[in-house]
Amino acid sequence: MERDLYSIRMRAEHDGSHCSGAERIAAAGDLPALAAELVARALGTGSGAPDRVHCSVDRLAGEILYRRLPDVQTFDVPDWMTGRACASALLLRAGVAPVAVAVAMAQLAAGPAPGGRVMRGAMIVDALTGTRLEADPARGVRASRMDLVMDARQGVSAELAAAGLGHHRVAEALVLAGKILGAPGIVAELCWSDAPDYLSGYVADPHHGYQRITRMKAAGDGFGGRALFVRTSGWTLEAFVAYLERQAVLFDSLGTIAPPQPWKA
Ligand code: WAQ
Ligand code: MG
Repeated sequence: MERDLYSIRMRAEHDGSHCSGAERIAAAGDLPALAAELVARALGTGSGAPDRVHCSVDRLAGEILYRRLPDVQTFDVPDWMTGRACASALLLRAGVAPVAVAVAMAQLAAGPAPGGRVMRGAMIVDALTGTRLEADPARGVRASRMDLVMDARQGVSAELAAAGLGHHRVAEALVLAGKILGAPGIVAELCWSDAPDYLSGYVADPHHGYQRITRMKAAGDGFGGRALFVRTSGWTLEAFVAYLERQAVLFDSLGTIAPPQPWKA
């Protein structure tokens, strides 16, 4: 019989805006140490001392899905313009229409929330028309309740580190992309960080997995975000959002990791 598992989530605010967040899934016995780790992380971000740190714990009810992480490949690009051209080509290959690629790319670059700000969550974009579908364009949709299984953490971290992918952002983005690729109606995801010093991003799709791109923006650029491209038949927006926000998904193994290769258009 499986032990009870809990979702533990941290988010921190500075000057009224979100400055860091992280979440894990763990058994009760692991929660005190994890709470300490997450609070330490909130206090240690570069963006100044947080004014408030929220930590919440919820027991998971309902089915837990166990999945394998997406396969990983890395396209090396000389500059961010080539990186965005690479991302556009990968999105088109995944079945996203040119207009939807252009809309999402322009919005991520300029700040997709009202007033040209970064969103807290992801945009949901109709893969055929480029229409944004999320209910709240400032918040977007936040994927939650996903993690590596405890027993796989060390092995996955070691394998990623051996491949030169030891930055915590890679493991976290892989888990997030893994959850997103399981969503009903998903066609592809586009992401790059809003952190001014983290320049890589990725395109993920169900057939090609997690495709890293080494440069998606110029150093110092504080814009970034996520676009989830969906086809709009055969599912409802409610079911899509419910899966992303509520369905617990645990990853028990890594996919394949290909060596980096130069991008050729
Ligand atoms: N659900 C939906 N959207 C999210 C979530 C979430 N749980 N977390 C973040 N976002 C959105 C939000 O708009 C952020 O501003 C944006 O994504 C970027 O988040 O292989 O670090 O945590 O080298 O800054 C990708 C490449 C790194 C990693 C992505 O994103 C690699 C990254 P960040
Ligand atoms: Mg960020």
